[in-house]
Amino acid sequence: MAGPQVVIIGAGVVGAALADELSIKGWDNVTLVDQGPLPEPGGSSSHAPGLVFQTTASKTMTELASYTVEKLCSLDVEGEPCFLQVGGLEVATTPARLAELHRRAGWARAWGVAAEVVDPDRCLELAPLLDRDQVLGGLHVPTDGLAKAVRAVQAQVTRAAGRGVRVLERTEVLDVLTEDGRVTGVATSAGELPAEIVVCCAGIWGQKVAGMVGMTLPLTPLAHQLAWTGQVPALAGQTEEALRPILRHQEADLYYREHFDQLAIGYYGHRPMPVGVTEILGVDDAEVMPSVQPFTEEDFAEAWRETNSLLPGTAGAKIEEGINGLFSFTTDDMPLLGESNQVKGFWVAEAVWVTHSAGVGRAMAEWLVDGHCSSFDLHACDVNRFEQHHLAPDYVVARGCQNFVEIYDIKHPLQPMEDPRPLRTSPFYQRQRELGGFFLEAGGWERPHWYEANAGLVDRDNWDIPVPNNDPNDWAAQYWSPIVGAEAQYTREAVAIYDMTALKRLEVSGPGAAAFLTRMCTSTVDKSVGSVTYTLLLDSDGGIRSDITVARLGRDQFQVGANGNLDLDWLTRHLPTGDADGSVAVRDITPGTCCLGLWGPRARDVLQPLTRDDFSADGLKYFRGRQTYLGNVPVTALRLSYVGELGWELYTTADMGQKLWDTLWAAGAEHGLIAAGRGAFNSLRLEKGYRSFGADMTFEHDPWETGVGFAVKADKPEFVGQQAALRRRDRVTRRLSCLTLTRPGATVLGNEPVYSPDGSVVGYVTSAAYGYTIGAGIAYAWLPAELSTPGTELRIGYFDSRLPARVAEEPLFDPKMTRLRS
Ligand code: FAD
Ligand code: THG
Repeated sequence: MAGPQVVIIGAGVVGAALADELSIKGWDNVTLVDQGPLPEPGGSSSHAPGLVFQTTASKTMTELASYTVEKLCSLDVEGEPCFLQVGGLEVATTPARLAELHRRAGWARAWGVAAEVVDPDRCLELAPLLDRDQVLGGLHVPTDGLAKAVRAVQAQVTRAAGRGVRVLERTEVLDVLTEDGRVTGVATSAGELPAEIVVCCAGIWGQKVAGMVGMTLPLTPLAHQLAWTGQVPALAGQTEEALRPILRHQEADLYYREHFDQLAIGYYGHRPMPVGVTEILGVDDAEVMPSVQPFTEEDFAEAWRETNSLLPGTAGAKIEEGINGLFSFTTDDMPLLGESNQVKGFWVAEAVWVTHSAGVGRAMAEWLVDGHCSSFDLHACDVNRFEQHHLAPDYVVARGCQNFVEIYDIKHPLQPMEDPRPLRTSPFYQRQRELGGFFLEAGGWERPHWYEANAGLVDRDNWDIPVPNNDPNDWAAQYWSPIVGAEAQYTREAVAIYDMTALKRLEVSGPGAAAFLTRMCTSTVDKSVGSVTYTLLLDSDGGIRSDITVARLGRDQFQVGANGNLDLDWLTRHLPTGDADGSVAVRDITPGTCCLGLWGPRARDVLQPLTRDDFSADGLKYFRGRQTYLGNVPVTALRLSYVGELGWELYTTADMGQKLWDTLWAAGAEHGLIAAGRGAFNSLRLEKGYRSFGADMTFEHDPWETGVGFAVKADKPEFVGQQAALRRRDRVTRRLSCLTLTRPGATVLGNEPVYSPDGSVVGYVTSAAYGYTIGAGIAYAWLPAELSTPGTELRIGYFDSRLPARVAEEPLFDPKMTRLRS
């Protein structure tokens, strides 16, 4: 027996894949437990029609899907395949959807999946049932297809069992046993099983199982309608299970697959039907399966009408059967993977589709066995990514239902959720509203994207604010105003305040704080009080966990500027164990504090008169901080700027926030101070070349290829990931590169494919914005090292056009840092 004792709860596609992948990696001290009978224990996998459309905006999700396709293609049960690779076809019946299909084709290609937008004739060839008059085009992905979920369970469970994994069916886990905050086993209907690691793959029962260790999962089981027609005349005599591509008609919330001479029809257009976890029936009480509820015919009427319209050949058929089947939705449409931060050894792999199941099995196995996942970047799937409010039961249900409703909607990358809002507001909210802030949402925070009060700045004639004009559509002009351009340029010429409250702030304190941060950070942070350091947190494989700033406010007190909850989780997990004096504490101070960035060449004119301390260039140098008073307001001032201008981040407690705003506002009047929003902020930071974690770099990237190797010190005391990172130094094969768009006014959105002149896909865009100071669209992109040389001519796929772009020397703005150091 190798590896720790593992119990996997749930033998649906996810649990089965994990058991298989763990055993592939040599862990066989594993027990797979399910309350139902195998291979159809009665969860969502037992009745999923198994459509696998790989394309999404998320690189990770598409890669998880591609791995699933590849793996299931290689599996069979007694010669019967686990995957029918019939291809996928998403059809457009409106011009907006056709444009969207081009965007989706771009995502697929960016993530390495061959995809093509085809004309109506080709759509009809692929799917002859379609009504020629309605179809404007389609997205064809030849490698998509049908997963045979039950067979996939069977194949993977059999393989795992062959490698020594124990399989217990008809065995219900009644409780998860813990001692001193760590898992020790599970209590089942057949007795206790000891375990060092328990993985919850319980699907729609996830909340119940997680609840056994007091963990909240932001997951809602919802019913979703699936129906089967009787014989469709046009399919009569079909002896293959499926020949033609799986089909999506997103305009009407519908999808289709063949089943011999019948069609299965899935529908998302009905009212959301959330089901409380306590309402799910037990294996023995359920009429069919616990995850299947009776079909509500009236909710399907519209689906059938739309089907008869798009696929006229179905008019002669009838709906013969249907179910309202349950599966999990989350608050942000991403799965829930990882270990509880409260109970060691309790892991979850929840809210995973069949589409991503084998990929998730692989990812979880790597994470468990190797301590990190090297095949996929899981930062957006991590179960510890959530803020407290994300776990409110009302929020969980409301977001789950809304995500069901919007599942096929065309969404702009900046489109905020509509409800519940506002949720989190900074102390500046009142003032921001008075200035006509146009608010978007991030991490629950209301954040102005621009201020209508600045409309008058737009017409200053020396400024060039092109309206994004990437014919033939205007996506880049959504959630945009020329005011964004005015605020950006005004910041470079004068001075502006930016609300930085949403930036996660952690306090690391105690006598062991300096030593702890030294062990976690790539740069030297054990410096004088008042020092501020830009540094990285690395994983054990040298991949970037985050880039942070560390400000030493006292001998034993540090303030960390972080990127999100995962940083808090990462630091907390690495706190010294067996540390007798409990010498380090990490605390999230974001909610009780706030921050304004005061930036621009006139920033000092605004600030200096408000304080008795010396804020001259030498009085408080670049990347130094100090505690002071601005009028009556106690602040921590850190001299740095993500927008690349002279100035300070000014922190105070939430109660003093509005006073801070008013104090600066009054002092700034004579210097022309404005408030500026996130639109300008993003443009300025890209001109300055500052990377943003989660967009430009993630767990899968190392510091060297990302261009932040300067923050890794080889000669400092050991830190997490040091050896691995140094080994990766000479192996750079790709680079985060700066592209500028050569066509005037052109702007892209992010996640687009980058093409070489010969038309092959060579990379993908991470962040993009128009650079108002430099007068060109900017797109950061991952490119092969040999194509990252300045001057290289490339093309960016933007909907159905290819925009010329050129690799540029970076940063585009103020490379000598004269602004910041002035
Ligand atoms: P499940 O298959 O539900 O497995 C969880 C298992 O845990 C169950 O077998 C259950 O018995 C067991 N369990 C729970 N609690 C306990 C306990 N206490 N003790 C022991 N065992 C326990 N996805 C796609 O990718 N493509 C599709 O086309 C698609 N169509 C769908 C159509 C319908 C109608 C539905 C309902 C879902 C569809 N899905 C589809 C979603 C997909 O089916 C699910 O996301 C997926 O099957 C979930 O797999 P799982 O292994 O996490 O959960
Ligand atoms: N402010 C603070 N903390 C932060 C951010 C911030 N933490 C998260 C995120 N943003 C970190 N990102 C950056 C990126 C670049 C810089 C600061 C934070 C920066 N870089 C200098 C440079 O590259 O020129 C560093 C120079 C140096 O190391 O001396 O300023 O916005 N508080």
